[in-house]
Amino acid sequence: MAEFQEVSKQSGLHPKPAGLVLQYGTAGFRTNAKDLDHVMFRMGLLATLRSKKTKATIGVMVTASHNPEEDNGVKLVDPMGEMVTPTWEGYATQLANAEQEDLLTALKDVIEKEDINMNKQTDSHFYQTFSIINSRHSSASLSQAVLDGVSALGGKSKDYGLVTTPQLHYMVCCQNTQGKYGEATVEGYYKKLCQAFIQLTKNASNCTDDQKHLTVDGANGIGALKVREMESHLKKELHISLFNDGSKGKLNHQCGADFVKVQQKAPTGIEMNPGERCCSYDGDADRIIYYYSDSKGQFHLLDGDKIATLISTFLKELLTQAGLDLQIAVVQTAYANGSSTRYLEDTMKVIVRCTKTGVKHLHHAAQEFDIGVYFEANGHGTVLFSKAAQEKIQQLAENTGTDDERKRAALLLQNTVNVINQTVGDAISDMLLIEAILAIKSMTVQQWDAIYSDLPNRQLKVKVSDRRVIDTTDAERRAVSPDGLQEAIDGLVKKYRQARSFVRPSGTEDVVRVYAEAETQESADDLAHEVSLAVY
Ligand code: 16G
Ligand code: ZN
Repeated sequence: MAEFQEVSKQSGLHPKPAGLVLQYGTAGFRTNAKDLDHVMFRMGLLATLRSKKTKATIGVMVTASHNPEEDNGVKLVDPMGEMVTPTWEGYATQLANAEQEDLLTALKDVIEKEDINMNKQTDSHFYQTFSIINSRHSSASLSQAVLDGVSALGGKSKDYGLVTTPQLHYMVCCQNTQGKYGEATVEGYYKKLCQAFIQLTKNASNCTDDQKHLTVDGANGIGALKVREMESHLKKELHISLFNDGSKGKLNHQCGADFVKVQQKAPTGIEMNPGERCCSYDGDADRIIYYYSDSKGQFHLLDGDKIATLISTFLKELLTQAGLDLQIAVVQTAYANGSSTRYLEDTMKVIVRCTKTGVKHLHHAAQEFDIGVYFEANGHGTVLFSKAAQEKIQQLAENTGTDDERKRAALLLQNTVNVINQTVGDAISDMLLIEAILAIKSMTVQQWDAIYSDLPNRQLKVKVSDRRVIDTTDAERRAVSPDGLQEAIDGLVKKYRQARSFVRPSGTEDVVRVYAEAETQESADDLAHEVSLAVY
C-alpha cells in the first residue's frame, strides 16, 4: 500500500538508534530529548491508527512535565480527553522499540490486532491529531516529527502550538463531543472556566481586594504564558502576581510544584509576604501546590491532600444544602499523608480509595462514584461528576420552584462543574476552583491549613542497578519482591510512632522512590534513610 511506502521513506528521516529500548511509562515516554526523534515519528503513526480505530480525534502531547529542560516526552490522549488505554500503551512501547527494519511489521501487527480499516476513502475525514508542544527548546523539532508520522499514514493534524497539557485534554474532549463540553479552542477554554469562576465569586460578596490576591510561580513553563493570556477574562476578580514566567529562569529549575513539594520549601524567584497565599504550577501546568510562610518565616505547604480535603468539604456542604443524595469519594495514592486519610474517613465521613501512582489509575477509580475527587499528594488531580450527577444538579438549578437555599447551592454546584477540567488534573482550573472556594467560605490560607495537621514526612530516591526487581501490591503500599524487603520495612516502621513507609520503582526516572512518615520530622527522616539502605 502507498502509505506503507511513505512510512518506510519517512521513517528513514527519523531513524531509531539501534538497541535503544524505551517504555511508555506512567505518563508516556520521557527521556533525554536527543533520544526521542524516532519515538515522536512513531507516535504520530500510532495516533493516526488510534484515530482510525476510534473514528475520533486523538491528542498528542509533547512534554516532559516537571523533568529538567534537556528532557522531553510524549503522550497520547484518547477521545474523551483521558489517557490512552493500556493496550495501546503496549503498542506504543512495541512501535518505539522496533528496530528500523522491523517497523513496518510492528505497525502491521497493530493494524491486524485491532482490525483497523486502512481504506482512506471511507474514513479519512475522521483522523485528526493535535500536536502540541510545550516550552522546551527541543519541542519544535520533536513536534514536527510527530506531524511527519501522522502525514506518512495519511492522517490529518492540527498543531495548536504552545498549550498546557490540560488544555490539550480539554480540546480533544470538546472536539469529540461536538462542542458539548465547550469550544475546542484555547479562547473557549478561558471563557468557560472564567465565566464559571466569576459566577462562583458573586457568592463571595464581602471579599476584599487583599483576599483576591494570589502569588503564582509559573515554573518558567507554559502555565505562566497561559495564565497571563487568561487574566483579562478574570475581570479583576482575581489579582495574580506572576513569578518565574519564563523570561529569565530555567524550566522547573529551583521552582515549580515538584520542587516545592519534594523540597518542602519556597521556590526561588518569587516574592513572598508573610501570610499570603502562593501557588506553584509544574512545567506543563497539570499540577498545583499551595503554600505560605507565617509571621515567623516558617514555610507551610498545602499539597494535593489538602486541596482534595478543601474541595470535598465544599462539595459535601453544597450537596447537603441542595438536598441532593449523591455519593462522594476521594481517591488518593500511597503518598497521601496519613493525617489526610484519617480526616477524610473519620471526620468528614467520605469514602476514600487508594490506587497506584499515575493519573490514569486515580481517574479510573474516581469514575465509579457520583462525584469522585482525586488528587495525588504532588498536586495532580481534579473532580469527576457522573452524567447522572450532572443532570440532577442541572435539574435542580433550573427548577424555578426550588426554594432559595437549595437553588443557590445547586447553582454553585453547576458553576463548580463548569470551572473544573474533568478530563485531567489542571493547575489553572484547580487554582480557580480553590480561589473561588476560599472566597465563598471567607477562608484564609491559614484556616484552610488548619483543617488537619500533616504528619512529618520525607521522600528519597535511591539509585539501584535494576529498579524492576522491586514489585509491589496493595496500591504500591507493600513490596512483594525482592524477598525479605517488606519484612525489613515492617521491622523499621515498628521502631517509630505513627509511622508508615513504602518503596516503589519510579515510572518516570531510573530510581526507586522511598516514602516515610512519622510523628516527628526527625523520625520520618531517619525512617526514610533506613528504608533506603534496606533497598540496596
Ligand atoms: C507522572 C504522572 C504523575 C505521577 C508521577 C509519578 C501522569 C499524567 N503523571 O508524572 O501522576 O505522580 O508520574 O512519578 O500520570 P514517578 O513514578 O517517577 O514517581
Ligand atoms: Zn505535569
